[in-house]
Amino acid sequence: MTKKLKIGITCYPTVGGSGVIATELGKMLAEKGHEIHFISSSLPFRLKKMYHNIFYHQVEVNQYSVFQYPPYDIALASKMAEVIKRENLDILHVHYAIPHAVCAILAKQMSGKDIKIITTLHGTDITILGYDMTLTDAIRFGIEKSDAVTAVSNSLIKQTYDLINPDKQIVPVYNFIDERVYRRTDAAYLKEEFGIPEDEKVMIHVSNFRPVKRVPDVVKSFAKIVKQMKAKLLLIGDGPEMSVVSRLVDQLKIKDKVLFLGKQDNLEELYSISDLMLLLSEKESFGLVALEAMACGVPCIGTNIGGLPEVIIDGETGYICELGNIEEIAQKALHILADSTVHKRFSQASITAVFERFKADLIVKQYEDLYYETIQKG
Ligand code: GMT
Repeated sequence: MTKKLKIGITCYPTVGGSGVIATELGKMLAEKGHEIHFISSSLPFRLKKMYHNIFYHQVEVNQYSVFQYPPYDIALASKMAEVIKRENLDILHVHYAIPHAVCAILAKQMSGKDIKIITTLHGTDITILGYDMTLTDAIRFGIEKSDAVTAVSNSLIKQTYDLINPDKQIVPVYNFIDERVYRRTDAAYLKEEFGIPEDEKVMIHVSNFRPVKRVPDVVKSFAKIVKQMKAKLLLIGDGPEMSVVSRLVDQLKIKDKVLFLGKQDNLEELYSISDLMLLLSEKESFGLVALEAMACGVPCIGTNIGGLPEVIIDGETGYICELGNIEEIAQKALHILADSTVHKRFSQASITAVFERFKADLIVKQYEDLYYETIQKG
């Protein structure tokens, strides 16, 4: 029998795709018998159930008056080193090259142990920080000194080589979803409670409302669509662009057709009353929310950006449109929504694609195999 591993996981535990993936991965690995140690500044938000083999080690960052900034990186590296030694970890899997990979390398040196460091790149660490010349060397160092590096799409791998040019192999490991959670459920009651008539189409957008998500494009596209058919738009999430978005909704006079639901849990229920997702970002290394929606039978329209064309099969599980081309987006949305046979075909294809390419056990096995290979290499 293969030896079960002791795995440390570090991520930013707050709401966000990388935190979700890191936490879900920890849960899945624990279900497969591995011992998981989360090392982070707060309890990962998706870690709601009790597992006998998941442990949480909190990184405490103290504010001393002599320091201009709280020393998060040093506190994290110290905590990592402490846990590596005390728990005798085999693997430290960190999410984000900086600061987490760099902290892991420091922690390995501090511990004096031959622990293997696996780093996963999620996007923001490359597509935004990669342009900051003051950080390029640190990102390259984090990548090159890791024992193995993964990225969530081929597009992100290409961008990493273009921007950072590390001398390191980076392997693609896609995002995944827990299909026991993300599946279409009967949530008709919810549509009724929101006061959405049965014959109205529901469109959904989920994000952190940062400028890169281009939420105004979602609203503008919806304004065109709603001129042709009865529909509602569910906006889920919150963030810096919220005031711009709500002003635009007022200007376009579609306030009665847009539901601002803020941050939400149990998204599978909201996806289950939705007919189409719009994810029109200008940077998106994968697009986890598109996957979640697709698993619930919701086709997705995305932009020709980052990893989205690797997630959405153009013309099959949704459409890939040019960034900012509102006319094209609205036309493609109407094509999917106007005919129930067409919609059903897209919806079914979305579920099939998720099950064939992004199922949890498929992807978790890729990480697991990588851990064993890396340990074997010595
Ligand atoms: O989408 C965000 O802004 C959050 C960000 C994060 O770092 O948590 O998400 C990134 O990682 C996700 C998980 O791998 C990907 O699905 C998202 O596409 C990616 N976001 C961006 O590239 C903007």
